[in-house]
Amino acid sequence: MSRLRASLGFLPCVLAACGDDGAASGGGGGNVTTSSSLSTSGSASIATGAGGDDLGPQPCALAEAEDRTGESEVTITSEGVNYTPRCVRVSAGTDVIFLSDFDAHPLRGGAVVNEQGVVDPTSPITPQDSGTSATFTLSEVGELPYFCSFHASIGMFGTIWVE
Ligand SMILES: [Cu+2]
Repeated sequence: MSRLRASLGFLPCVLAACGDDGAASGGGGGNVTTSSSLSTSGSASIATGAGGDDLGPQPCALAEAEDRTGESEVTITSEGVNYTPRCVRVSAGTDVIFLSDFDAHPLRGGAVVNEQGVVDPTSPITPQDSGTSATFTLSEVGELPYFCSFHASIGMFGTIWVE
């Protein structure tokens, strides 16, 4: 259990205080090189949020979601701290199957806000804390974010759009 806690390691830089040193000490050449890598993720629908542009994990955008509509079953697997496909569109009535190690990556339905998962008790993606497979029949049109409760802060989350 204590291992869990360690892995959550909150970044002290979250409040954007940590860029200061570099900028203030001026002199040196190399200005920040971090921001460019994030900007390639397509449609500018997502603002980088309040300050921290050094934070990797981005919410899903519909435009980038994998189109799996028309399939009766869609499988989402997890590898390391990533889901594949992470952002996906499915048709209403699809069985969405999560294959993961839920002991190590407890699945939750809900959004990640400020790097913290917020469980949505109304989500059809019900909490999974053990086992390796869970199937959800998603019959209602809507947007269903989901996350791993251990690793949401480092990007282990995604969204299913039911169409
Ligand atoms: Cu996880």
